[in-house]
Amino acid sequence: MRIVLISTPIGFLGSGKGGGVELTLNSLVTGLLSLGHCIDVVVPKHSKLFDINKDAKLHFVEGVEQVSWQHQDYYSPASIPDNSLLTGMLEKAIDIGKNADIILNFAYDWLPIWMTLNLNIPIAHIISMGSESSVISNLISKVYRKYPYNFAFHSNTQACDYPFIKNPIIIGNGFDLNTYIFQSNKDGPLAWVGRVAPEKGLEDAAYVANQLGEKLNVWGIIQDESYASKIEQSLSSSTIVWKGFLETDKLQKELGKCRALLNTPKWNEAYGNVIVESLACGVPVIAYRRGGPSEIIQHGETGFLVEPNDKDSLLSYLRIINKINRRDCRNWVENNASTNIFANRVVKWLTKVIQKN
Ligand code: HBI
Repeated sequence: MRIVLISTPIGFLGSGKGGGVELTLNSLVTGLLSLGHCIDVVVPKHSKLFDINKDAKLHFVEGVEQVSWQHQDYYSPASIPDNSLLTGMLEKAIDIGKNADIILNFAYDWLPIWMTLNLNIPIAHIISMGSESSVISNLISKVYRKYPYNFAFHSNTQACDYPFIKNPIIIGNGFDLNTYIFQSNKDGPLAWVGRVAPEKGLEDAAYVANQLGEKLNVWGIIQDESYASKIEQSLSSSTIVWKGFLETDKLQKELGKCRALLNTPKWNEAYGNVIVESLACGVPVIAYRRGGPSEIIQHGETGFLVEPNDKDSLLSYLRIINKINRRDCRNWVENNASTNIFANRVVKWLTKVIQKN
C-alpha cells in the first residue's frame, strides 16, 4: 500500500516533545517499510526519522504548533492559530493522499479527525492518548458513528476512555528490537523514564527511592521545570539524578544496566512505550495498575502491578524484584511488541478501513 502519515503537530520529530508518538511513528514506519509498503510522512520542519527509515519520504511543513491537549483544560475549545502547522500538514497530506491508498493520522487534534467526514480519501486515526479533551472525544464519537473502523487504540484501558466505541480496534505498539540490547545484570540502580510533567507522577518514584536511601535515574525531557524542582525540594538528599532526554540507542544502553523501572502515571497512560523499552533491555517494571502498562506487565513474570498511588506496595515489590527472570522480560517483547507484529496489525486494520470506506 501507499500510506501517507501525518505526524503530531506539537514539536518536530526528534525534539522529544511528541512523547510516545515519536517512537511509535518511527517504529511503525520501520515495520511498514520492511513489509514492502510505500511510506510518505508529513512532519513539522526540522523533523528527522531514525536512520533505518531512510526510505520513507518526508514532507516538511512550517507553521505555529498546536497547544498540547495534555496541558489544556478538558473543556477547552479546539483552537487553530494563525499560520497553523496542523492545517499545513493536513493540506500537504491531502495533496499527497490523492495518489495514495490511505492517510494515517497521528495528530490528536480536531481538524484531521473532522476531515474523515469530508474527504473521499480514507483517513484512519491512531488515537495516542486517553480522553484529554471533551471536544475531541465528542468529535470521535460523531465520526465513529459513520466510520467505526477508522479509529485504533494502543490498549483496551485507553479505549475505555471512549465508552461509545463498542469493539475498539487495539493495535498495541511495536519496537525495533535490534536497537535494544538485553543486559542480565541484576543489581543495578533504579530507573524512571518519561516526560517530566505532572501526569507522569515522578514524585511517587522519587519518594520510593528516597525511602530506600537510593538514587533514582531519571531519563526524559523536563517539560515542566517548576514541577521538577518542586519534587527535588520535597526530598531530603539529592535523590534524583537527571539524565535528560537521550536518543533510543544511548537510553537503552544506560537503562539496561538498571535493576528495575518504576512507572507511576497519574493519568490513563495510553500504552507505555517506556515499559516495553525497559523490558526489551531485560529490566523488569513495577507500575501502577493504570492504563496501558497494566496490559503490558505480566504480574510476577515481567514485573509487578500495584494499586494506583500505593507507594508502599511499590516499595515492597522493589525488595523482591530480583525474583523476576530478566530473560522473560525480553521474551515478552519479542512475542508481543516487535515492529513486525505491530506493522502487521496496522496493515490488517488499514486494509479493513479501505474496504469499508
Ligand atoms: N496535543 N494538540 C495535541 N496534538 C497532539 O497530537 C498531541 C498532543 N498532546 C500530546 C501528544 N500529541 C503526544 O505526545 C501523546 O499523544 C503521546
